[in-house]
Amino acid sequence: MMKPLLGKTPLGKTLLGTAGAALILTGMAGWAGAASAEEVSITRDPAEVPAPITRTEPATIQVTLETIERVAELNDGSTYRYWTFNNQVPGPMIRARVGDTIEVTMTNNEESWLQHNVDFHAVTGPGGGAEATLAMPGETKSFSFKAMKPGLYVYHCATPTVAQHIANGMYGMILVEPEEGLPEVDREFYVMQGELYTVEPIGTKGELTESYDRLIDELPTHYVFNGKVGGLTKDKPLQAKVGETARIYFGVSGPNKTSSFHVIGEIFDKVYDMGGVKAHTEDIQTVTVAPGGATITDLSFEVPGTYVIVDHALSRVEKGLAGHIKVEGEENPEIFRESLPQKQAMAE
Ligand SMILES: [Cu+2]
Repeated sequence: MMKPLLGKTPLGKTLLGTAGAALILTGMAGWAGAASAEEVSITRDPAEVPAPITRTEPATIQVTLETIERVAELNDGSTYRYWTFNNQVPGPMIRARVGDTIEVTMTNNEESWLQHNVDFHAVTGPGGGAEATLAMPGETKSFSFKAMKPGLYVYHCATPTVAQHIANGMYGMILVEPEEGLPEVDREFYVMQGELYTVEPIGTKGELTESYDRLIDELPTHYVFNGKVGGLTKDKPLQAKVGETARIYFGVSGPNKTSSFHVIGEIFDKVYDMGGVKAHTEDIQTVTVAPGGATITDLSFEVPGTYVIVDHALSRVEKGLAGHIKVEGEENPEIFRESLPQKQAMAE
């Protein structure tokens, strides 16, 4: 029941068919290239957030995306053939201002096995750009759109089977700032939650095989922040200092599961619910974020330590879903202390 499943599905046939073609076209040079790319972590650094926009007039901005398929580490001892925007998961965070014109150029890498495209939820227009950008391996497509509404929006590949392209890593976010921008914070982070569906259970060693059946039945084997198990705990945790304010741009690619976004040991000072920036609520513990949805959460750090980012549907921790915020600085015993002095004295 391992590899044969791939061959049985229509998807499997496509994969194997185009794989053969890719081999013929690219020869061994293509595979050597893929091997060196493998060394780059699939996890996009959560600190990789473009700087806030300071201009006061609309502009035309260029967004360049490349769809790249590659094998990378999914978990300790296991790898997976990801499909990405710009080589990592999520794809790059894009930052624009309401009223801007955004020119999107998308190249499907010539070593890809499949067609890809991109659908921006920030677009007003057919398919969010999906039809306009549908590209065969080696092709480049482009379109432009005007950012009509401020907010934090998901983008994703919308090539059938769409859920499969999303699960395999093809998603990211664009922030469309309001005219006046967002209130200043000390640090900004970019985090996305997704699920993967493999034939083999989590913990299996070696290169894992995607399961089309599990995908369609919505039975993920892995849940990930920024692409891989441990991506935001061991590899690239969020870093902050006591006394700082921080903002997390948080999105859910899914393709299927809603997140109950929560940071253990913290309370969100502000939540721009559902990614809309015109209003916010305050002092929130857990935020519901739909697949294809987002939220902006502000928090501040008063006590040093490691804070764990979770989906409070906590069974998902056992399937790989956790991130760390490492906060350094002076202890603040008035707000939190591990043991009371009198108890310590009694114990001695
Ligand atoms: Cu795709």
